[in-house]
Amino acid sequence: MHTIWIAYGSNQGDPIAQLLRARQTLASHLLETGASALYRTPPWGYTAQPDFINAVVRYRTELAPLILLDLLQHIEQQQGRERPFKNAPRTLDLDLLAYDDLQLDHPRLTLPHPGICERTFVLRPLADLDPELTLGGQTIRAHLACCGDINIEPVARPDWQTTNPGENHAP
Ligand code: PH2
Ligand code: MG
Ligand code: MG
Repeated sequence: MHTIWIAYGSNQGDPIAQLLRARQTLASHLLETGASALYRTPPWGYTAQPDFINAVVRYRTELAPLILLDLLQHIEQQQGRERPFKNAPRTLDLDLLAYDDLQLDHPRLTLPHPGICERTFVLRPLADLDPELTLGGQTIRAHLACCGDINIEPVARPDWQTTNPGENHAP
């Protein structure tokens, strides 16, 4: 079994409902082992768009990385994802952040996800789950300490249960 981390994001069409629906769909394909809180985050990259809701969920799976990518893209499409331009508003974004400690450079998929270290909206929820996970020679905790004081707020939603059995899955 492999340990994987998936970043969830949405800022269109009831974002929290989008994340809840995607998490339910993924639960029928993967074994969930932990979920961060939900966070409201200011848009990064293309900033003239609504705030996002972001989270990270950790799983165990036997699926191979490119099969996972197909699955995530299929779920994004099912939930109305359109791709008009880079960093555009989206109903659902599911990004495979890491797959064990695998380093992959494939035309369709780079692992670990190359954007993690500068994106507080990924680092903050990932730190809920695995603050000691090492990426690019530094822990998630250390990367997060380097990020500016960006306005990221947890959102309380009883129907989004946060779970973290506290197992150390760090490679
Ligand atoms: N995703 C992007 C671009 N910008 N900003 C926030 N806050 N959250 C996101 O998930 C996000 C973003 C492209 O994937
Ligand atoms: Mg993304
Ligand atoms: Mg994506």
